[in-house]
Amino acid sequence: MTIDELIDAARNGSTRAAGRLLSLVESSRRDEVLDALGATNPVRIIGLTGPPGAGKSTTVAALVSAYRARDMRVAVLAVDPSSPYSGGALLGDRIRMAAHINDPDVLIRSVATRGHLGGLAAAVPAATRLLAALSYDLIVAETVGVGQSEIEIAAIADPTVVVLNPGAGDAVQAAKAGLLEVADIVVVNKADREGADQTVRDLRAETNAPILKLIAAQGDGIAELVEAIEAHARADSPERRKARARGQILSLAQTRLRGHADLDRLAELVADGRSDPYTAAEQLFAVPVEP
Ligand SMILES: Nc1nc2c(ncn2[C@@H]2O[C@H](COP(=O)(O)OP(=O)(O)O)[C@@H](O)[C@H]2O)c(=O)[nH]1
Ligand SMILES: [Mg+2]
Repeated sequence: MTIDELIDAARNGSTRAAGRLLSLVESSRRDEVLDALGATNPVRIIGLTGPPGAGKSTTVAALVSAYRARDMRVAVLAVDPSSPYSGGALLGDRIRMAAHINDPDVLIRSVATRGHLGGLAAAVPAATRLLAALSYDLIVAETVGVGQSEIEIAAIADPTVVVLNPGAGDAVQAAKAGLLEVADIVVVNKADREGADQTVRDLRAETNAPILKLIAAQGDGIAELVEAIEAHARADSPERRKARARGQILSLAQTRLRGHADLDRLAELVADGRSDPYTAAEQLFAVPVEP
């Protein structure tokens, strides 16, 4: 099938065609796909991040149900830091998502963060443009922790939801790890466990973001989470849109600079004392970067 045929098929509801196109925007054929799409409206991205096992995937599955009940088409991007595309890590998530797997209005996709094209920062803007063009109303992106890719997702997601669990000292840990800095909404999931109220109190001391209790496994608190997400979206402003755009541009620019063909050579010159970081930085900008 040609790219145009794939786009037609995906627009007519083929999630397989949509998956093929997502693979293409993660490959060297990205621009061909993007050129075939034409202009698109921006699509909303909800980001979920937090430590492994906090219940992010369970929360994502419950959110997908809630948004499907509102008749919205939802794409889930599970950002897997290690394995390329759908490796074993996604198996559990697939089971959790089982209810949605045969729903033509739900697309579930694992995105690698370490691709030859510069990983997530380079892949996500293209993927979101594609998904917008395919009439998805919402993208839910799940990432782990606060590595570079999480910060990049947080920069373009609106809102970023940080999922934590009850536990003594966890609030302070999350703050130290920088997790609360990226949070627009904080969720204390597994509130069926002891200590949830204390964790909420501890978090209040660390962040001004709204804090919600959740039992994702039972769907308890999902309606409140959806309302908090919608309230955050309603409060969107030109300033916030500009900040997201800035974050996206910086991510892409940094990705390109990190992959610059001259970076290693310049680093050697600086390390040997034959150049200095100021001159080297100027030179890095002076030479056009390969996309
Ligand atoms: N007790 C309890 N367990 C939960 C809850 N939500 C998720 N879990 C369990 O926590 C484990 C990790 O969940 P998962 O969604 O895979 O976490 P992720 O690694 O953050 O995506 C699974 O065994 C879930 O069944 C909850 O609200 N209460
Ligand atoms: Mg998960």
